[in-house]
Amino acid sequence: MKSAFITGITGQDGSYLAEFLLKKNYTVHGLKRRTSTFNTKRIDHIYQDPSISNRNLILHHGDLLDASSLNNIISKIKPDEIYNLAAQSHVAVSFEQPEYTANADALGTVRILEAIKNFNLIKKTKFYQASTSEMFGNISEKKLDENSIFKPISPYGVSKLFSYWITKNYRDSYGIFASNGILFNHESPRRGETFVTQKIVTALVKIKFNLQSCLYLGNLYAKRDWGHAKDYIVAIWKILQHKKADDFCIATGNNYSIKEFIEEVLKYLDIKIIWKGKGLSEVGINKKNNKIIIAIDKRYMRPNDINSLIGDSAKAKRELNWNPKVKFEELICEMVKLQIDIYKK
Ligand code: NAP
Ligand code: F7E
Repeated sequence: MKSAFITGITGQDGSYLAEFLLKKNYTVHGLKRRTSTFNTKRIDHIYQDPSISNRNLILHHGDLLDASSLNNIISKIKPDEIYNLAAQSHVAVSFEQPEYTANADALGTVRILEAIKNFNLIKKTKFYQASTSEMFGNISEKKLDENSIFKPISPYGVSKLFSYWITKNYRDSYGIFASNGILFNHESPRRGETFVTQKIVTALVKIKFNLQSCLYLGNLYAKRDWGHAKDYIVAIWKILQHKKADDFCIATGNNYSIKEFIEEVLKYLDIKIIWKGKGLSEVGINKKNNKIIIAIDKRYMRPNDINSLIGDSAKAKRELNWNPKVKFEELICEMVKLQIDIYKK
């Protein structure tokens, strides 16, 4: 039976990966931060009480900023696989907390790699690093792949780029099986409420049920390559099962603007709007009652934003036999349906 250690198990991807690995008969260890209120909502359905003998999901308190907790956990459990999914993952927040972001998203990775090296786990433990399309920055409109150059434009992207390189460095210098998945945006009903897709879905469903009057957003014209998190964690797992450590881009190959995402959600909710105005004055007006239901708030504009991201995952298709299954419209339908269920209740 294999064992895995997931940092970020309480997050969107960590929760799906934990479910997936448990189904594959792994013993799953997860890193959980101590918080004053519960942060385990996404994994409560798979939680196993410590009193259960032979449990195969075990949570450990710790933090990416705290090397001693990481060292204690890794040296004790000696996992076959480590998935480093924990991060301060919000790009806008990284402009407000650049130092914290660098500590967690850059140095956190070295702390784990050092533990693998120093506890003689080089031959035993494979390491996955959650790299990101945000590392590319605004380089071009064409499809990005493993050979594209990196020019990150946010503290988040810069910190993640450090982790990307240090992962390759420990692979080349010490022979650790250490791989990067360069994942483009992926969403799900478990997406955090402050990322744009979930923010749009939640607000428009509330507007439909007269529980909110207006949705305030930033840049409506950025384009993202949105996939489904459930598809992407299969790729994450396959990357560590590959015959050699390597780096892979994981994307759908299609991208849409924030405005197009909104329009798809509105279609599903049967709300018709007309767009009026430009820049900070642009609004979406509900045709039925003439009320403004979408407006721009400059607080949600970032100091710098990537205009367009679109990925090419041909290498993952070829070498890992990985393909995204869920289409853009199906992803939105799943996210909207869940919110409707919540608010109907
Ligand atoms: P998420 O939902 O924001 O989850 C982040 C996880 O990291 C949470 O479990 C969080 O714990 C934990 N965490 C944050 N700071 C920590 C710290 N200092 N120490 C320990 N744990 C900490 O992110 P996600 O969408 O699942 O993404 C997973 C990973 O992939 C992240 O590294 C992200 O940067 C990267 N990524 C995401 C995407 C995407 O589109 N989703 C694309 C490319 C790369 P709490 O629950 O306590 O907050
Ligand atoms: O923004 C624009 C915003 O925060 C998407 C993370 O998982 O994917 C994610 O980062 C776009 C940006 O995701 C609002 O300016 C407009 O252009 O949903 P987001 P992100 O920044 O692409 C990458 C790959 C990761 O690695 C990250 O961890 O939407 N936008 N108005 C807005 N974004 C937010 N959050 N809120 C708005 O009101």
